[in-house]
Amino acid sequence: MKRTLVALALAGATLPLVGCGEAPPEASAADAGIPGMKISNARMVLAPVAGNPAAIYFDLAYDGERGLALSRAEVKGAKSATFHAYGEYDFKVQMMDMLPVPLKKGARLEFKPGDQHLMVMEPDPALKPGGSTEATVIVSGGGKQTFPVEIRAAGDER
Ligand SMILES: [Cu+2]
Repeated sequence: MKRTLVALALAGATLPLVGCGEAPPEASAADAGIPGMKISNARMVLAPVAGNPAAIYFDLAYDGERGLALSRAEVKGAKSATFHAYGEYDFKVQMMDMLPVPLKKGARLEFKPGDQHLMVMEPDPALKPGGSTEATVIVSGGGKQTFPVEIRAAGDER
């Protein structure tokens, strides 16, 4: 519990950096994180049973000059979050941890149902359909990008 609070405080503490009036004109708080990265269409689909892992889907475009690798993520209001891929393992198709994804200029990634997704562990009951939260992706070298995530119920359109 204490760790969650600290993580939330740290996530919040990074926000004021972009609000000093000297940011480039077109940079909004949401895409000021990793140069050249754009994340859109982010939505979290809750499990039918409250408290079970939820899944986040989104589109990622990268046009930065530096080669990066997408490796980790955090979700506000959740204990942890892990990138999952669907793969064949033990003769069954199931979710497994995703290997770090290299990002080169021009990369387009789609995290979508039945494919790569961000698994959200122990989502807080305060995360309700119709609401929103924030997710942060972390790349090699520690660069971070935070983006808004719409929350949907299990039965909603994904
Ligand atoms: Cu998963």
